[in-house]
Amino acid sequence: DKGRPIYSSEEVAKHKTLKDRVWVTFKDGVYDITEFVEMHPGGASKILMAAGGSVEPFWALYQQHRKAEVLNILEPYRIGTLEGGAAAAAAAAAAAKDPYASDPARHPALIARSMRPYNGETPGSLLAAAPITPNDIFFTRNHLPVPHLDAEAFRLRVEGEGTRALEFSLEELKTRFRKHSVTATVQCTGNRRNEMSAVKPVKGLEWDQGAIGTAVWSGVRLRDVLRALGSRGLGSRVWRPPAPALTLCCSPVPRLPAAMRLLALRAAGLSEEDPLVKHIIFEGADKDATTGDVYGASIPVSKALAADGDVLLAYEMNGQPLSKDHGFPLRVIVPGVTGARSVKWLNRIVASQYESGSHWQQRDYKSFCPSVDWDSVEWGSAPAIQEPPVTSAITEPAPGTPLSAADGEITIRGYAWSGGGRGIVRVDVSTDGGRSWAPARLLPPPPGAPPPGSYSGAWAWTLWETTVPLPKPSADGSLPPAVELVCKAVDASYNSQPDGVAGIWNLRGVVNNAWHRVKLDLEP
Ligand code: MTE
Ligand code: MO
Repeated sequence: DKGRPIYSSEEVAKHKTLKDRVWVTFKDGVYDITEFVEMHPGGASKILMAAGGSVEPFWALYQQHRKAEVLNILEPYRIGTLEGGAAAAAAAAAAAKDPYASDPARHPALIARSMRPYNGETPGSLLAAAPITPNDIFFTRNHLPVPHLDAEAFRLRVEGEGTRALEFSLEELKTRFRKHSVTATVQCTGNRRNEMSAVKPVKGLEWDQGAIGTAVWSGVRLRDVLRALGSRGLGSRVWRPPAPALTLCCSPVPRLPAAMRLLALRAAGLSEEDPLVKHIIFEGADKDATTGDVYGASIPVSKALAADGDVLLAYEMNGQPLSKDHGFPLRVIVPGVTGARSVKWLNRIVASQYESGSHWQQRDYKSFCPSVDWDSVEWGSAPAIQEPPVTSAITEPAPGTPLSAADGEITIRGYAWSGGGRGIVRVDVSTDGGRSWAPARLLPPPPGAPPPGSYSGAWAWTLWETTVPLPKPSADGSLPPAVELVCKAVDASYNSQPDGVAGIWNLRGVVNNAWHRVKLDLEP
Protein backbone atom coordinates (compact mmCIF):
# COMPACT_ATOMS: atom_id res chain seq x y z
CA ASP A 1 0.00 0.00 0.00
CA LYS A 2 3.03 2.27 0.45
CA GLY A 3 3.04 5.36 -1.69
CA ARG A 4 -0.66 5.15 -2.54
CA PRO A 5 -2.68 8.31 -1.87
CA ILE A 6 -4.91 8.32 1.22
CA TYR A 7 -8.57 9.30 0.75
CA SER A 8 -11.16 10.17 3.40
CA SER A 9 -14.61 8.54 3.25
CA GLU A 10 -16.05 12.00 2.42
CA GLU A 11 -13.76 12.17 -0.61
CA VAL A 12 -14.85 8.67 -1.72
CA ALA A 13 -18.52 9.65 -1.26
CA LYS A 14 -18.13 12.37 -3.92
CA HIS A 15 -17.62 9.71 -6.59
CA LYS A 16 -21.06 8.24 -7.16
CA THR A 17 -21.74 8.74 -10.87
CA LEU A 18 -20.04 7.93 -14.14
CA LYS A 19 -19.59 11.68 -14.66
CA ASP A 20 -17.79 12.13 -11.30
CA ARG A 21 -16.18 8.69 -11.73
CA VAL A 22 -17.34 5.74 -9.65
CA TRP A 23 -15.27 4.93 -6.54
CA VAL A 24 -15.87 2.14 -4.04
CA THR A 25 -13.97 0.82 -1.04
CA PHE A 26 -13.19 -2.73 0.06
CA LYS A 27 -11.49 -3.13 3.48
CA ASP A 28 -8.96 -0.26 3.45
CA GLY A 29 -8.65 -0.10 -0.35
CA VAL A 30 -10.12 2.63 -2.55
CA TYR A 31 -10.99 1.61 -6.12
CA ASP A 32 -12.02 3.58 -9.22
CA ILE A 33 -14.31 1.13 -11.00
CA THR A 34 -15.73 3.54 -13.61
CA GLU A 35 -14.44 1.38 -16.47
CA PHE A 36 -15.84 -1.79 -14.89
CA VAL A 37 -19.41 -0.59 -14.32
CA GLU A 38 -20.73 -1.59 -17.73
CA MET A 39 -19.02 -5.00 -17.47
CA HIS A 40 -20.59 -5.89 -14.11
CA PRO A 41 -22.34 -9.26 -14.59
CA GLY A 42 -25.22 -8.20 -12.32
CA GLY A 43 -25.84 -5.02 -14.36
CA ALA A 44 -24.61 -1.45 -14.05
CA SER A 45 -27.51 -0.29 -11.85
CA LYS A 46 -26.75 -2.87 -9.15
CA ILE A 47 -23.06 -2.01 -8.83
CA LEU A 48 -23.85 1.72 -8.85
CA MET A 49 -25.74 1.24 -5.56
CA ALA A 50 -22.36 0.76 -3.87
CA ALA A 51 -20.87 3.87 -5.54
CA GLY A 52 -19.19 6.26 -3.11
CA GLY A 53 -18.99 3.68 -0.30
CA SER A 54 -18.06 0.13 0.62
CA VAL A 55 -18.91 -2.85 -1.59
CA GLU A 56 -18.80 -5.22 1.41
CA PRO A 57 -22.47 -4.96 2.46
CA PHE A 58 -23.51 -5.73 -1.12
CA TRP A 59 -21.14 -8.65 -1.45
CA ALA A 60 -22.55 -10.06 1.76
CA LEU A 61 -26.01 -9.90 0.18
CA TYR A 62 -25.13 -11.66 -3.05
CA GLN A 63 -23.32 -14.95 -2.51
CA GLN A 64 -21.68 -15.02 -5.94
CA HIS A 65 -19.14 -12.43 -4.72
CA ARG A 66 -17.65 -14.78 -2.12
CA LYS A 67 -14.93 -15.96 -4.45
CA ALA A 68 -11.27 -15.09 -4.88
CA GLU A 69 -11.80 -14.20 -8.57
CA VAL A 70 -13.94 -11.26 -7.54
CA LEU A 71 -11.04 -9.75 -5.57
CA ASN A 72 -8.74 -10.37 -8.50
CA ILE A 73 -11.12 -8.43 -10.75
CA LEU A 74 -11.20 -5.53 -8.28
CA GLU A 75 -7.47 -5.25 -7.54
CA PRO A 76 -6.31 -3.58 -10.83
CA TYR A 77 -8.74 -0.72 -10.18
CA ARG A 78 -7.12 0.21 -6.86
CA ILE A 79 -6.19 3.90 -6.65
CA GLY A 80 -5.55 4.47 -2.95
CA THR A 81 -6.07 3.71 0.73
CA LEU A 82 -9.00 4.66 2.96
CA GLU A 83 -8.18 7.00 5.84
CA GLY A 84 -9.07 5.72 9.32
CA GLY A 85 -11.46 3.08 8.04
CA ALA A 86 -15.05 2.43 9.10
CA ALA A 87 -14.18 1.87 12.78
CA ALA A 88 -13.11 5.48 13.21
CA ALA A 89 -16.45 6.77 11.93
CA ALA A 90 -18.44 4.43 14.21
CA ALA A 91 -16.46 5.47 17.30
CA ALA A 92 -17.01 9.15 16.53
CA ALA A 93 -20.76 8.62 16.28
CA ALA A 94 -20.98 6.71 19.58
CA ALA A 95 -19.01 9.42 21.35
CA ALA A 96 -21.76 11.93 20.65
CA LYS A 97 -24.33 11.99 23.47
CA ASP A 98 -27.48 10.95 21.69
CA PRO A 99 -30.08 8.22 22.42
CA TYR A 100 -29.70 7.09 18.83
CA ALA A 101 -25.89 6.94 18.91
CA SER A 102 -25.86 3.23 19.73
CA ASP A 103 -28.36 2.33 16.98
CA PRO A 104 -27.01 -0.50 14.79
CA ALA A 105 -25.34 0.12 11.42
CA ARG A 106 -27.70 -0.10 8.45
CA HIS A 107 -27.20 -1.45 4.98
CA PRO A 108 -26.26 1.38 2.59
CA ALA A 109 -28.78 0.19 -0.01
CA LEU A 110 -31.67 1.13 2.29
CA ILE A 111 -33.14 4.52 1.41
CA ALA A 112 -33.27 6.43 4.70
CA ARG A 113 -36.44 8.46 5.26
CA SER A 114 -35.37 9.59 8.74
CA MET A 115 -32.31 8.98 10.94
CA ARG A 116 -33.65 9.71 14.47
CA PRO A 117 -35.52 7.41 14.76
CA TYR A 118 -34.19 5.41 11.86
CA ASN A 119 -36.59 4.60 9.04
CA GLY A 120 -35.39 3.16 5.77
CA GLU A 121 -37.00 1.45 2.80
CA THR A 122 -35.84 -1.07 0.21
CA PRO A 123 -35.15 0.29 -3.30
CA GLY A 124 -37.55 -1.05 -5.93
CA SER A 125 -34.93 -2.85 -7.99
CA LEU A 126 -33.99 -5.02 -4.98
CA LEU A 127 -37.51 -5.34 -3.59
CA ALA A 128 -39.04 -7.56 -6.21
CA ALA A 129 -35.77 -9.23 -7.19
CA ALA A 130 -36.62 -12.25 -5.00
CA PRO A 131 -39.77 -13.42 -3.21
CA ILE A 132 -37.90 -13.44 0.13
CA THR A 133 -36.40 -10.09 1.11
CA PRO A 134 -32.82 -10.44 2.45
CA ASN A 135 -32.67 -9.42 6.13
CA ASP A 136 -30.09 -6.67 5.59
CA ILE A 137 -32.25 -4.76 3.12
CA PHE A 138 -35.65 -5.42 4.75
CA PHE A 139 -37.28 -2.03 5.44
CA THR A 140 -36.99 -0.74 9.00
CA ARG A 141 -39.70 1.24 10.77
CA ASN A 142 -38.67 2.50 14.22
CA HIS A 143 -40.54 5.04 16.35
CA LEU A 144 -37.89 5.24 19.10
CA PRO A 145 -34.21 4.45 19.70
CA VAL A 146 -33.35 0.75 19.25
CA PRO A 147 -33.24 -0.97 22.68
CA HIS A 148 -30.26 -3.25 23.29
CA LEU A 149 -31.51 -6.40 24.97
CA ASP A 150 -29.46 -9.23 26.42
CA ALA A 151 -30.78 -12.60 25.27
CA GLU A 152 -29.74 -14.27 28.55
CA ALA A 153 -31.42 -11.76 30.83
CA PHE A 154 -34.48 -11.41 28.58
CA ARG A 155 -37.87 -12.32 30.07
CA LEU A 156 -41.27 -12.25 28.38
CA ARG A 157 -44.06 -11.47 30.83
CA VAL A 158 -47.51 -12.84 29.94
CA GLU A 159 -50.51 -11.84 32.00
CA GLY A 160 -54.25 -11.37 31.87
CA GLU A 161 -57.17 -10.06 33.85
CA GLY A 162 -57.96 -12.63 36.51
CA THR A 163 -54.97 -14.83 35.78
CA ARG A 164 -51.55 -15.05 37.32
CA ALA A 165 -48.60 -13.69 35.38
CA LEU A 166 -46.10 -16.01 33.73
CA GLU A 167 -42.54 -15.30 32.75
CA PHE A 168 -40.53 -17.04 30.07
CA SER A 169 -36.87 -16.80 29.25
CA LEU A 170 -35.96 -17.07 25.58
CA GLU A 171 -34.68 -20.57 26.22
CA GLU A 172 -37.96 -21.61 27.89
CA LEU A 173 -39.98 -20.32 24.95
CA LYS A 174 -37.76 -22.26 22.55
CA THR A 175 -37.87 -25.52 24.50
CA ARG A 176 -41.39 -25.58 25.95
CA PHE A 177 -43.29 -24.79 22.74
CA ARG A 178 -43.13 -26.23 19.24
CA LYS A 179 -41.14 -24.22 16.71
CA HIS A 180 -43.29 -22.94 13.89
CA SER A 181 -42.45 -21.03 10.68
CA VAL A 182 -44.62 -18.67 8.69
CA THR A 183 -43.81 -16.94 5.39
CA ALA A 184 -45.35 -13.51 5.74
CA THR A 185 -45.20 -10.03 4.26
CA VAL A 186 -44.93 -7.07 6.62
CA GLN A 187 -46.06 -3.75 5.21
CA CYS A 188 -46.05 -0.39 6.94
CA THR A 189 -49.49 1.27 7.03
CA GLY A 190 -47.85 4.37 5.55
CA ASN A 191 -46.32 2.59 2.54
CA ARG A 192 -46.65 4.82 -0.57
CA ARG A 193 -47.49 7.85 1.55
CA ASN A 194 -45.51 10.10 -0.82
CA GLU A 195 -48.33 9.79 -3.40
CA MET A 196 -50.82 11.08 -0.81
CA SER A 197 -48.69 14.08 0.10
CA ALA A 198 -48.41 14.88 -3.61
CA VAL A 199 -52.21 15.46 -3.55
CA LYS A 200 -52.26 17.42 -0.26
CA PRO A 201 -49.68 17.49 2.58
CA VAL A 202 -49.95 14.74 5.22
CA LYS A 203 -48.02 14.11 8.44
CA GLY A 204 -45.69 11.16 8.26
CA LEU A 205 -42.61 9.62 6.69
CA GLU A 206 -42.37 10.10 2.95
CA TRP A 207 -42.37 6.41 2.07
CA ASP A 208 -42.24 5.41 -1.57
CA GLN A 209 -43.35 1.84 -2.38
CA GLY A 210 -40.55 0.09 -0.42
CA ALA A 211 -41.91 -0.01 3.17
CA ILE A 212 -42.79 -3.67 2.62
CA GLY A 213 -40.90 -6.96 2.67
CA THR A 214 -41.36 -10.70 2.99
CA ALA A 215 -39.53 -13.15 5.24
CA VAL A 216 -39.79 -16.65 6.67
CA TRP A 217 -40.38 -15.96 10.37
CA SER A 218 -39.80 -18.68 12.97
CA GLY A 219 -40.73 -18.85 16.61
CA VAL A 220 -43.58 -20.12 18.76
CA ARG A 221 -47.29 -19.70 18.23
CA LEU A 222 -48.83 -16.93 20.32
CA ARG A 223 -51.81 -19.26 20.66
CA ASP A 224 -49.74 -21.93 22.40
CA VAL A 225 -48.30 -19.42 24.85
CA LEU A 226 -51.73 -17.93 25.63
CA ARG A 227 -53.13 -21.38 26.30
CA ALA A 228 -50.36 -21.95 28.81
CA LEU A 229 -51.49 -18.76 30.48
CA GLY A 230 -54.98 -20.16 31.00
CA SER A 231 -54.07 -23.52 32.40
CA ARG A 232 -50.96 -22.67 34.37
CA GLY A 233 -52.34 -19.38 35.59
CA LEU A 234 -55.17 -21.05 37.45
CA GLY A 235 -53.27 -24.04 38.72
CA SER A 236 -55.16 -25.75 41.55
CA ARG A 237 -58.14 -23.41 41.31
CA VAL A 238 -59.49 -25.42 38.39
CA TRP A 239 -63.11 -26.40 38.91
CA ARG A 240 -64.01 -29.98 38.13
CA PRO A 241 -67.59 -31.09 37.62
CA PRO A 242 -68.82 -34.06 39.69
CA ALA A 243 -67.69 -37.25 37.98
CA PRO A 244 -71.12 -38.78 37.10
CA ALA A 245 -72.24 -35.74 35.13
CA LEU A 246 -69.49 -36.32 32.62
CA THR A 247 -69.50 -40.09 32.43
CA LEU A 248 -73.27 -40.64 32.00
CA CYS A 249 -73.73 -40.00 28.32
CA CYS A 250 -77.44 -39.39 28.29
CA SER A 251 -78.05 -37.31 31.38
CA PRO A 252 -77.75 -33.57 30.84
CA VAL A 253 -74.54 -31.98 32.06
CA PRO A 254 -75.53 -29.55 34.81
CA ARG A 255 -75.25 -25.93 33.79
CA LEU A 256 -72.39 -24.36 35.69
CA PRO A 257 -72.69 -21.04 37.44
CA ALA A 258 -71.15 -18.33 35.22
CA ALA A 259 -68.06 -17.82 37.34
CA MET A 260 -67.37 -21.55 37.40
CA ARG A 261 -67.92 -21.82 33.64
CA LEU A 262 -65.28 -19.17 33.24
CA LEU A 263 -62.87 -21.08 35.44
CA ALA A 264 -63.53 -24.24 33.43
CA LEU A 265 -62.84 -22.32 30.22
CA ARG A 266 -59.64 -20.91 31.62
CA ALA A 267 -58.61 -24.40 32.66
CA ALA A 268 -58.67 -25.41 29.02
CA GLY A 269 -56.60 -22.36 28.12
CA LEU A 270 -57.55 -18.83 27.21
CA SER A 271 -60.73 -18.83 25.13
CA GLU A 272 -62.53 -16.51 22.75
CA GLU A 273 -65.64 -17.08 24.86
CA ASP A 274 -63.97 -15.57 27.89
CA PRO A 275 -65.87 -12.29 28.45
CA LEU A 276 -62.85 -10.76 30.18
CA VAL A 277 -60.59 -11.11 27.18
CA LYS A 278 -61.27 -9.26 23.92
CA HIS A 279 -57.80 -8.05 22.94
CA ILE A 280 -54.22 -9.20 23.21
CA ILE A 281 -51.91 -6.28 23.99
CA PHE A 282 -48.20 -6.29 23.09
CA GLU A 283 -45.55 -4.03 24.57
CA GLY A 284 -42.04 -3.38 23.25
CA ALA A 285 -38.91 -2.53 25.22
CA ASP A 286 -38.34 0.65 23.21
CA LYS A 287 -39.14 3.66 25.32
CA ASP A 288 -39.57 7.39 24.82
CA ALA A 289 -37.07 8.89 27.28
CA THR A 290 -39.10 12.07 27.80
CA THR A 291 -42.65 10.67 28.17
CA GLY A 292 -41.73 7.19 29.44
CA ASP A 293 -44.13 5.69 26.86
CA VAL A 294 -43.26 2.30 25.40
CA TYR A 295 -44.30 1.18 21.91
CA GLY A 296 -47.49 -0.88 22.11
CA ALA A 297 -50.31 -2.27 19.99
CA SER A 298 -53.05 -4.88 20.20
CA ILE A 299 -54.98 -7.35 18.07
CA PRO A 300 -58.41 -8.93 18.59
CA VAL A 301 -58.30 -12.13 20.64
CA SER A 302 -60.00 -14.02 17.77
CA LYS A 303 -56.93 -13.45 15.55
CA ALA A 304 -54.56 -14.27 18.40
CA LEU A 305 -56.20 -17.61 19.18
CA ALA A 306 -57.29 -18.74 15.70
CA ALA A 307 -55.76 -22.07 14.78
CA ASP A 308 -55.18 -20.72 11.27
CA GLY A 309 -54.26 -17.20 12.43
CA ASP A 310 -50.54 -18.07 12.47
CA VAL A 311 -49.63 -15.28 14.91
CA LEU A 312 -46.02 -15.85 15.95
CA LEU A 313 -43.69 -14.80 18.71
CA ALA A 314 -40.72 -14.86 16.35
CA TYR A 315 -37.07 -15.15 17.28
CA GLU A 316 -35.77 -15.87 13.76
CA MET A 317 -36.02 -14.09 10.43
CA ASN A 318 -35.00 -16.11 7.36
CA GLY A 319 -33.15 -18.61 9.55
CA GLN A 320 -31.11 -15.98 11.42
CA PRO A 321 -31.68 -14.62 14.92
CA LEU A 322 -33.63 -11.36 14.63
CA SER A 323 -31.34 -8.39 14.04
CA LYS A 324 -31.41 -5.41 16.42
CA ASP A 325 -33.48 -3.32 14.01
CA HIS A 326 -36.05 -6.04 13.51
CA GLY A 327 -36.71 -6.71 17.20
CA PHE A 328 -33.95 -8.84 18.79
CA PRO A 329 -34.50 -11.10 20.61
CA LEU A 330 -38.29 -11.50 20.18
CA ARG A 331 -41.06 -9.86 18.17
CA VAL A 332 -44.65 -10.47 17.23
CA ILE A 333 -45.55 -11.30 13.65
CA VAL A 334 -49.26 -10.86 12.93
CA PRO A 335 -49.68 -12.24 9.39
CA GLY A 336 -52.18 -10.45 7.16
CA VAL A 337 -52.32 -7.47 9.51
CA THR A 338 -50.74 -4.03 9.13
CA GLY A 339 -47.09 -3.78 10.25
CA ALA A 340 -47.75 -1.57 13.28
CA ARG A 341 -49.24 -4.52 15.24
CA SER A 342 -46.14 -6.72 14.79
CA VAL A 343 -44.46 -5.36 17.92
CA LYS A 344 -40.67 -5.64 18.04
CA TRP A 345 -38.50 -6.09 21.17
CA LEU A 346 -41.57 -7.71 22.72
CA ASN A 347 -41.35 -8.01 26.50
CA ARG A 348 -44.95 -8.00 27.74
CA ILE A 349 -48.25 -9.53 26.61
CA VAL A 350 -51.55 -8.70 28.33
CA ALA A 351 -54.85 -10.50 27.68
CA SER A 352 -57.39 -7.72 28.23
CA GLN A 353 -60.94 -6.53 27.89
CA TYR A 354 -59.54 -3.39 26.25
CA GLU A 355 -57.44 -2.48 23.24
CA SER A 356 -53.93 -1.17 23.77
CA GLY A 357 -54.13 2.39 25.09
CA SER A 358 -50.94 3.33 23.24
CA HIS A 359 -50.72 6.36 21.00
CA TRP A 360 -50.14 4.04 18.03
CA GLN A 361 -53.35 2.08 18.62
CA GLN A 362 -55.55 5.04 19.58
CA ARG A 363 -54.36 8.16 17.76
CA ASP A 364 -52.44 6.96 14.73
CA TYR A 365 -52.84 4.25 12.03
CA LYS A 366 -56.49 5.13 11.44
CA SER A 367 -58.03 6.54 8.27
CA PHE A 368 -60.74 9.19 7.91
CA CYS A 369 -62.81 11.00 5.28
CA PRO A 370 -60.65 13.27 3.05
CA SER A 371 -62.40 16.32 4.58
CA VAL A 372 -61.19 15.52 8.12
CA ASP A 373 -58.20 17.66 9.16
CA TRP A 374 -56.05 18.02 12.28
CA ASP A 375 -58.59 20.39 13.87
CA SER A 376 -61.64 18.22 13.28
CA VAL A 377 -60.22 14.71 13.69
CA GLU A 378 -61.94 12.56 16.32
CA TRP A 379 -59.60 9.66 16.84
CA GLY A 380 -62.17 7.63 18.76
CA SER A 381 -64.57 7.62 15.80
CA ALA A 382 -62.56 5.16 13.68
CA PRO A 383 -61.26 1.69 14.48
CA ALA A 384 -57.54 0.93 14.55
CA ILE A 385 -56.41 -0.50 11.20
CA GLN A 386 -55.87 -4.26 11.35
CA GLU A 387 -56.24 -6.00 7.95
CA PRO A 388 -55.13 -3.63 5.17
CA PRO A 389 -56.81 -3.48 1.74
CA VAL A 390 -55.44 -5.10 -1.43
CA THR A 391 -52.50 -3.22 -2.94
CA SER A 392 -49.83 -3.53 -5.63
CA ALA A 393 -46.88 -1.55 -6.92
CA ILE A 394 -44.45 -1.36 -9.81
CA THR A 395 -40.89 -1.81 -8.53
CA GLU A 396 -39.13 -1.79 -11.91
CA PRO A 397 -38.54 0.29 -13.95
CA ALA A 398 -37.97 3.12 -11.48
CA PRO A 399 -39.43 6.55 -12.17
CA GLY A 400 -36.99 8.56 -14.26
CA THR A 401 -35.64 5.57 -16.21
CA PRO A 402 -35.51 6.76 -19.86
CA LEU A 403 -37.34 4.45 -22.27
CA SER A 404 -36.20 3.97 -25.82
CA ALA A 405 -39.00 3.25 -28.28
CA ALA A 406 -36.40 1.47 -30.44
CA ASP A 407 -36.26 -1.30 -27.79
CA GLY A 408 -39.78 -2.20 -28.87
CA GLU A 409 -40.83 -3.59 -25.50
CA ILE A 410 -40.34 -3.21 -21.78
CA THR A 411 -40.35 -5.59 -18.81
CA ILE A 412 -42.29 -4.40 -15.78
CA ARG A 413 -42.02 -6.01 -12.32
CA GLY A 414 -43.76 -5.54 -9.03
CA TYR A 415 -45.56 -6.96 -6.02
CA ALA A 416 -49.19 -7.39 -4.95
CA TRP A 417 -50.52 -8.18 -1.49
CA SER A 418 -53.73 -8.10 0.48
CA GLY A 419 -54.63 -8.21 4.16
CA GLY A 420 -56.31 -11.07 6.00
CA GLY A 421 -54.50 -13.81 4.09
CA ARG A 422 -56.52 -13.17 0.91
CA GLY A 423 -54.35 -14.31 -2.00
CA ILE A 424 -53.80 -12.36 -5.20
CA VAL A 425 -55.86 -13.70 -8.11
CA ARG A 426 -54.77 -11.20 -10.77
CA VAL A 427 -52.58 -8.18 -11.49
CA ASP A 428 -53.50 -5.96 -14.44
CA VAL A 429 -50.95 -3.71 -16.12
CA SER A 430 -51.46 -0.73 -18.42
CA THR A 431 -48.93 1.29 -20.44
CA ASP A 432 -51.38 4.03 -21.40
CA GLY A 433 -52.39 5.42 -18.03
CA GLY A 434 -55.20 2.90 -17.52
CA ARG A 435 -57.10 3.06 -20.82
CA SER A 436 -56.18 -0.49 -21.79
CA TRP A 437 -54.99 -3.40 -19.66
CA ALA A 438 -53.34 -6.80 -19.86
CA PRO A 439 -52.89 -9.34 -17.08
CA ALA A 440 -49.33 -9.82 -15.74
CA ARG A 441 -47.75 -13.20 -15.05
CA LEU A 442 -47.93 -14.11 -11.35
CA LEU A 443 -44.62 -15.60 -10.14
CA PRO A 444 -44.42 -18.71 -7.95
CA PRO A 445 -44.95 -18.01 -4.23
CA PRO A 446 -42.04 -17.87 -1.79
CA PRO A 447 -41.17 -21.10 0.08
CA GLY A 448 -43.86 -21.99 2.61
CA ALA A 449 -46.57 -19.81 1.03
CA PRO A 450 -49.71 -21.15 -0.70
CA PRO A 451 -50.20 -20.63 -4.49
CA PRO A 452 -51.44 -17.26 -5.84
CA GLY A 453 -55.18 -16.81 -5.52
CA SER A 454 -55.55 -18.89 -2.34
CA TYR A 455 -58.62 -17.86 -0.42
CA SER A 456 -56.95 -17.87 2.99
CA GLY A 457 -53.54 -18.16 4.63
CA ALA A 458 -51.85 -16.22 1.81
CA TRP A 459 -49.77 -14.12 4.18
CA ALA A 460 -47.01 -13.48 1.61
CA TRP A 461 -47.05 -11.14 -1.35
CA THR A 462 -47.26 -12.28 -4.96
CA LEU A 463 -44.53 -11.00 -7.24
CA TRP A 464 -45.45 -10.47 -10.89
CA GLU A 465 -43.87 -9.49 -14.16
CA THR A 466 -44.86 -8.79 -17.71
CA THR A 467 -43.19 -7.74 -20.94
CA VAL A 468 -45.28 -5.35 -23.01
CA PRO A 469 -44.81 -3.53 -26.33
CA LEU A 470 -43.82 0.15 -26.32
CA PRO A 471 -45.72 2.62 -28.53
CA LYS A 472 -44.58 2.61 -32.18
CA PRO A 473 -44.06 5.85 -34.11
CA SER A 474 -47.23 6.84 -36.01
CA ALA A 475 -47.27 7.39 -39.81
CA ASP A 476 -45.78 10.88 -39.46
CA GLY A 477 -43.02 9.47 -37.25
CA SER A 478 -44.32 11.09 -34.05
CA LEU A 479 -44.20 9.37 -30.65
CA PRO A 480 -45.98 10.14 -27.37
CA PRO A 481 -43.44 12.03 -25.21
CA ALA A 482 -44.06 9.78 -22.18
CA VAL A 483 -45.54 6.45 -21.14
CA GLU A 484 -47.61 6.01 -18.00
CA LEU A 485 -47.28 2.52 -16.53
CA VAL A 486 -50.08 1.50 -14.15
CA CYS A 487 -50.79 -1.63 -12.10
CA LYS A 488 -53.72 -2.82 -10.00
CA ALA A 489 -54.40 -6.10 -8.27
CA VAL A 490 -57.45 -8.21 -7.44
CA ASP A 491 -57.54 -10.37 -4.29
CA ALA A 492 -59.35 -13.62 -3.55
CA SER A 493 -62.44 -11.72 -2.36
CA TYR A 494 -62.42 -9.80 -5.68
CA ASN A 495 -61.47 -6.61 -3.89
CA SER A 496 -59.63 -4.24 -6.20
CA GLN A 497 -57.85 -0.90 -5.93
CA PRO A 498 -59.21 2.64 -6.42
CA ASP A 499 -57.92 4.48 -9.50
CA GLY A 500 -56.67 7.55 -7.69
CA VAL A 501 -55.42 8.87 -4.36
CA ALA A 502 -57.79 11.85 -3.97
CA GLY A 503 -60.79 9.84 -2.79
CA ILE A 504 -58.87 7.87 -0.16
CA TRP A 505 -56.63 10.75 0.99
CA ASN A 506 -56.46 10.96 4.79
CA LEU A 507 -54.57 13.27 7.13
CA ARG A 508 -52.08 10.62 8.27
CA GLY A 509 -51.49 9.34 4.75
CA VAL A 510 -52.19 5.69 5.59
CA VAL A 511 -53.49 2.69 3.59
CA ASN A 512 -52.79 4.21 0.18
CA ASN A 513 -53.77 1.43 -2.21
CA ALA A 514 -54.54 3.50 -5.31
CA TRP A 515 -53.45 2.20 -8.73
CA HIS A 516 -49.68 2.57 -8.80
CA ARG A 517 -48.44 4.77 -11.63
CA VAL A 518 -44.93 5.28 -13.01
CA LYS A 519 -44.42 7.93 -15.72
CA LEU A 520 -41.41 7.51 -17.99
CA ASP A 521 -40.11 9.69 -20.79
CA LEU A 522 -40.11 7.98 -24.16
CA GLU A 523 -37.18 8.60 -26.48
CA PRO A 524 -37.08 7.47 -30.14
N1 MTE B 1 -42.40 -2.40 17.47
C1 MTE B 1 -41.78 -1.59 18.34
N2 MTE B 1 -41.48 -2.07 19.56
N3 MTE B 1 -41.43 -0.33 18.00
C2 MTE B 1 -41.73 0.19 16.75
O1 MTE B 1 -41.40 1.34 16.46
N4 MTE B 1 -42.83 -0.23 14.57
C3 MTE B 1 -43.96 -0.94 13.97
C4 MTE B 1 -43.76 -2.46 14.07
N5 MTE B 1 -43.34 -2.83 15.38
C5 MTE B 1 -42.43 -0.65 15.83
C6 MTE B 1 -42.72 -1.97 16.24
C7 MTE B 1 -44.25 -0.61 12.60
S1 MTE B 1 -45.16 0.79 12.35
C8 MTE B 1 -43.93 -1.44 11.56
S2 MTE B 1 -44.40 -1.07 9.99
C9 MTE B 1 -43.15 -2.68 11.78
O2 MTE B 1 -42.78 -2.84 13.14
C10 MTE B 1 -41.90 -2.66 10.93
O3 MTE B 1 -41.12 -3.80 11.15
P1 MTE B 1 -39.62 -3.84 10.63
O4 MTE B 1 -38.92 -2.61 11.12
O5 MTE B 1 -39.04 -5.11 11.14
O6 MTE B 1 -39.71 -3.82 9.12
MO1 MO C 1 -45.65 1.02 10.15
